[in-house]
Amino acid sequence: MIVSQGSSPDLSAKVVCVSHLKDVDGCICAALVRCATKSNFLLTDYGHINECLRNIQKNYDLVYICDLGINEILLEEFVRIKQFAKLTYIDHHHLDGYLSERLEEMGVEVVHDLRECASVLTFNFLNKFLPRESGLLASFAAFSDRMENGPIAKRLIERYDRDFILFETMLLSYALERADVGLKRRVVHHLSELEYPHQIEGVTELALEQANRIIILRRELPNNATKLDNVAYVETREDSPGTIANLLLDVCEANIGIGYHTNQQKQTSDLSIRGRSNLTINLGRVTSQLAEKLGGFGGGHPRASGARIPTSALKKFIQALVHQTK
Ligand SMILES: [Mn+2]
Repeated sequence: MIVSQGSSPDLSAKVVCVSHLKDVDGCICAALVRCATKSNFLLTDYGHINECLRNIQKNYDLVYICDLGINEILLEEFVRIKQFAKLTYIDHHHLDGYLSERLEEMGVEVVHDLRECASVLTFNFLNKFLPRESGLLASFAAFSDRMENGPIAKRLIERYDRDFILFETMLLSYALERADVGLKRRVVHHLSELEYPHQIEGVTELALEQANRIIILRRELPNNATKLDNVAYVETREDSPGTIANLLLDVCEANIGIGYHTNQQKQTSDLSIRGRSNLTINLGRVTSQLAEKLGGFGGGHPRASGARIPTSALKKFIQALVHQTK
């Protein structure tokens, strides 16, 4: 665990933040960095992160990378960026010991803690340069990432009215499920100006749409999903695999839920895996091991993970996971 307090952001520097596009945590990291440093921001996912980092050129001299787990391949881009810019990496995904050593050798400022969401780490790191109200943003991310019990998150959340946090968190979370990249960028922009989710045009409408979609899914999933022992899984096209995986725990009374999306051309499947709190295995670790064994890659947290594997290996992956939980 490395947690430190941010050094003063140089306001004359050209700053960019690269953050995870997918969820509340990633979007709020970008909003917080922008709020503190007036940075530009780029939102990306694991499928496009390489390309996204490659686009960072010498016009930036301070780069933040948030809520994105890294591997050896990405490290090469870090090395390139480090030649012309100061680099700060803020994350809470599993980080291999040797990668963390390499980052340190390179002089990358690393803020890493598995117990907190990336937004709480970002808030804590840039605290001195952020207004009190921006702590609410970090609180939304903590609840949304189910990391509200982290030591920093707990203290932070206590400062604010819990009902208001929960209300705004769920509006934002449901709306982002249905938002395209353009809208996500607009939402991040407004959040960085400390507007509340319900005030941002389109957010409430999209959140209600998503709530209605959830009702349909609750009805349909028990019929469409397959259950193998305590693992329920189903293919999804329009819904986010993560949402589906969470719902499977509920409506199929499974211990592990898997939502997956298959890319027919590339013949790969993207899986989101969620587990109940009583799970005895670490999903992040098991997912990473199984995916690599089957020619893919993956990782994540103890009760929430993701992987990309060849579609031909999907059955094997699920069977192996079932076996591990016995
Ligand atoms: Mn996160």
